[in-house]
Amino acid sequence: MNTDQLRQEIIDYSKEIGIDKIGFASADVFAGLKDRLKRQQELGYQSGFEKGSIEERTEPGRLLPEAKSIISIALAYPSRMNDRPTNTKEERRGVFCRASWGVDYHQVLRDRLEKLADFIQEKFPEASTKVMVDTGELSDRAVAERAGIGFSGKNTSIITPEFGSYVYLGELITNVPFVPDTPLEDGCGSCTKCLDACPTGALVQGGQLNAQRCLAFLTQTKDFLPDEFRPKLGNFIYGFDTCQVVCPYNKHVDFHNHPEFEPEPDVAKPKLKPMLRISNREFKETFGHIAGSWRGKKPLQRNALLALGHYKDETAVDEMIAVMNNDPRPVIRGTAAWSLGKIGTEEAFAAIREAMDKETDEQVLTEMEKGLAFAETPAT
Ligand code: B12
Ligand code: SF4
Repeated sequence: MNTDQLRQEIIDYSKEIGIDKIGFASADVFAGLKDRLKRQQELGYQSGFEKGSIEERTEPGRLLPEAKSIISIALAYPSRMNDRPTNTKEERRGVFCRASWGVDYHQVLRDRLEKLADFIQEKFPEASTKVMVDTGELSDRAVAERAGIGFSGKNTSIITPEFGSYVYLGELITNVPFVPDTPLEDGCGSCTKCLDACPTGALVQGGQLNAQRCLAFLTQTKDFLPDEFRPKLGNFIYGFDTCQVVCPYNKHVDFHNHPEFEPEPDVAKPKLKPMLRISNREFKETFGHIAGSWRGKKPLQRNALLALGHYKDETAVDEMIAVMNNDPRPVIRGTAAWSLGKIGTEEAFAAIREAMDKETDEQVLTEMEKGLAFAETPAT
């Protein structure tokens, strides 16, 4: 079989197995990205979640010898939740970003890519393949951009004309030399909605993100959240969506093509109070299958405490006091104290004062002082 015929068969097969968009790119070195990554590294703008050296991230031949092409795939995910649970005053809820709704996308895309790899190998036994989704060395976005899946938006996301930016990306490197697709033209024009809406100024300029200031990143850190970001999270407990929500390309976009990505309302928008006392086993059972659990329960619990503070949820005060007094983790005790101060009831302040007598951790004590300071200047 010649490669043009195989290319068409791959496209046809991709539709059968539920791939929403597929594109072909050369496996040439990503020279522009290499300079970009060096610059980002020098500026300290990376998240630390990126895998591999700059060479591995930009030279596909280092990952698969004889690499000739990369096949990029995109699967659309929903932007709206059917059966949205109500967020009541008595039972406040947090929210996971849309990219963490339903079953962990790594599994789903890997499954599709492995099917593609098997298909290619069956038709073309001399083919070699390597599949990647998110955790591989390559930039999934740079690959998708080169393969004509979408253009690279000022919010740094790959935006497809069909599904907006609400797509997951993955790729397959192969030694088969396919004819490449053509990249799309930039579609942002003079729009700056995402730059204007980013609450932390993390989008330094169109297409450049300081990940250290990005709330999507900050929800995933395990230490105390720096003060300046605490009031900006709202009820997001994992990831952040504002730079996508404001994008005109996402306005009327809501695809429910894959049952796997349908959010379970009580998981994607969980009640906040029960998250404070969740056991490891319950955590695994409830959240273990979603992408947002990969950092464990601590960052989510810290963010849940901040969300309760954000809501000034007086019904949570007793449970938060118990957390402040008993949790073995300083980040959790300290964040509980800060959020209790933010809620600002007499009971909350009295509990902080009492806890200060027993607390020995310096950082937690500092958070307690910050919590008490809300008594002088109440949180707005
Ligand atoms: C690290 C990481 C993060 C970090 C840093 C994000 C970032 N913008 O760099 C944090 C934790 C903040 C993050 C957040 C999110 N992430 Co993330 N993340 C990654 C990861 C693992 C690596 C990204 C990376 O290397 N970044 C370094 C930058 C420099 O490169 P890049 O963005 O990959 O590539 C672009 C730029 O380099 C740019 N570029 C290159 N040269 C030049 C030169 C100039 C002058 C300019 C202007 C631009 C430019 O073009 C490239 C293509 O668009 C990828 C998976 C992967 N292996 O690629 C997922 C990935 C990018 N994340 C993804 C998602 C869904 C998200 C979130 C939407 C999740 C959420 N809701 O919270 C947010 C979006 C925030 C944002 N605006 O980026 C998807 C993106 C899908 C899409 N449609 O674009 C990916 C591809 C995962 C996947 N496989 O689906 N993420
Ligand atoms: S909001 Fe506007 S500038 Fe930002 S990515 Fe979307 S179209 Fe581009």
